[in-house]
Amino acid sequence: MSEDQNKAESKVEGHKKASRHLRGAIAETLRADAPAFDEADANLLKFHGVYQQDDRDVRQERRKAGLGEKTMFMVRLAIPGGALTAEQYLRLDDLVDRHEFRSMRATTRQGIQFHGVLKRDLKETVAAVNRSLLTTLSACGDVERNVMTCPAPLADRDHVRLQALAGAIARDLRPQSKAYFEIWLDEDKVATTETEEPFYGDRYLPRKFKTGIALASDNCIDVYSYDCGLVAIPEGPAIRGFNLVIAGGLGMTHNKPDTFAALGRTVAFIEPAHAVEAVRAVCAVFRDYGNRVDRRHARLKYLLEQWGLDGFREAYARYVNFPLHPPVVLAEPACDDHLGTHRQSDGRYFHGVYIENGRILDADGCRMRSALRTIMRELRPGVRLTPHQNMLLTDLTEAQIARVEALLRDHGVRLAGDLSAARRFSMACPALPTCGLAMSESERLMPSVVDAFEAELTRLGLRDAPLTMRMTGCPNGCSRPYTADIAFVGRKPDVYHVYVGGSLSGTRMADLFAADISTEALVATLRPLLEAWSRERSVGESLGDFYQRLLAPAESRWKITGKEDETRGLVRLRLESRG
Ligand code: SRM
Ligand code: SF4
Repeated sequence: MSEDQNKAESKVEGHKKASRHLRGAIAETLRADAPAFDEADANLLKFHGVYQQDDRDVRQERRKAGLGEKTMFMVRLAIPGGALTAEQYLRLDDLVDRHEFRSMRATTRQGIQFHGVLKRDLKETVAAVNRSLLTTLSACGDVERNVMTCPAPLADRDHVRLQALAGAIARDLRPQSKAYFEIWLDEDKVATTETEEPFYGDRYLPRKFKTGIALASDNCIDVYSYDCGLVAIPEGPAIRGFNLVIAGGLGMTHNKPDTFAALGRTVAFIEPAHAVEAVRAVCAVFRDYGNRVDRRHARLKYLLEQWGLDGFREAYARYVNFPLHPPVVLAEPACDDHLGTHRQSDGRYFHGVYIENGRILDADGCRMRSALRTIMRELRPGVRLTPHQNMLLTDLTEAQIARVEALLRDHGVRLAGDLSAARRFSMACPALPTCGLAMSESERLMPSVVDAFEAELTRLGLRDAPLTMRMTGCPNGCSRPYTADIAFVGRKPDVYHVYVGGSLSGTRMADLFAADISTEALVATLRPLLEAWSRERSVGESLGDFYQRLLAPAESRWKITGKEDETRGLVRLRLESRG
């Protein structure tokens, strides 16, 4: 037992326990004039897919004027594998004009978010999502979150099976409480019982739990970043089974070296018939042993740190009735962003649309929202959200693909082939003005940072060289910065830590390369490294791979100097020529 576990449980544990299975006083506050929910209900709202936020752009101004915060809500949908229909997409789009930000946002986990939802519109927004046969339930909160898988509609057996499996895991671990249906859909109230949540009980999980399913050959979902991952290993036309990966997680806190980002570890190989049970059992271990005292340590990765891999395997074996085989040794996976036009194996086509930072709106000459609405109305494609904040339009004929491309261009939307590699693979989290945890800008700043890097990379002949760049407004890791070639992680307004050395395949963590760099100095800080990459890289070598090669001093005329930084496991590095 850890030292923490002798201490009192966190306040949120109390909120969950007293909530009568996620009811709290949410329904009453929705009906009342109160501008906002109290702390306990704001925590419960997350299980319903709703975050209470305030508009941080006007926070100071309102404080000075003696006004309270401008409360508004973020509503998130959980969409297993990111799959929806054109009709569903259009129903969601119909809701956008009610909300302050007049946009939707495709997330890094194949979900959709609405921002700036006012309290008076909250109930109708959630209800409308349900009428479209989608849900916000368990998109947030201390439960299994949206289950991810490769969105490509290749219609081969692997992809179809993985998409079905993502749906099965999501259904298996969805909360059973009727609270959601009573509160948002006005269904009859039922008396809450001890057995209302057979799996979760009355305290649910210690914190969020994330699952993803990847193909051994394509890690487009970043499977090593989650609490639980299944890596599908094909054998001819069938899936031979899965490597079970556990305890990845990217959140950490500045100046708290006891928090850290970590890649998942492979614990066993399991047979296909046991996939749902395998995930449920990992979740159950977390439910029973995860830290309920300190939420900062309440992720599976901290349990793994305490137990070690063998200790985890031993505990896990007690939760399952199937054999745990040794993991299969796999080659480094690729990562396909699935953008552009591709043929499906049923002879039809799909087109992957690049959406800058996932934001679907009409702005600055790029009328993304109108383009997508027109395409959905006219062509009724299938829709798949990708783990890179983009969207695939599927099941189209050759003529329809040509029409899609023409409509995108007519609306000022750049096609994948028009983009530099840096832009195509870039991601940024929402940060300001909606995220309550943001320390600096991210989504609003990233396009101009990419512009600056694009100019530099073009000058160096690197415009099309493979490069992932990601930005977050704080160290929580929402755009998965620590697996990118280059990442900027917010410290305070206009100041970022710069990370270098991850890989697009999601199998390697980046190092802290330079600390506390101002926005305007980001390019200059990385220029020596980019110049060295331009001159000395081998064919197709990514920046992350090149940087890792520099770390092997014998091979390089570059020297990395550094000292331990406050962030555990990461070394502060500087690049110096050996002369
Ligand atoms: Fe995240 C919290 C946005 C993917 C790690 N995340 C938040 C909140 C809800 C802020 C808050 O708690 O008040 C952000 C809402 C901001 C807003 O205004 O919308 C937020 N996270 C996002 C999204 C929308 C970013 C995006 O650019 O798309 C992603 C939603 C995915 C979805 O559809 O479910 C999102 N968050 C992630 C990821 C990446 C992933 O899972 O692939 C991570 C890192 C992986 C992980 O979980 O370790 C991530 N978010 C966090 C954390 C740190 C958790 C930790 O272990 O410490 C927080 C903070 C927290 O939970 O207290 C957080
Ligand atoms: Fe907010 Fe930080 Fe997540 Fe960005 S990384 S959305 S700033 S919690």
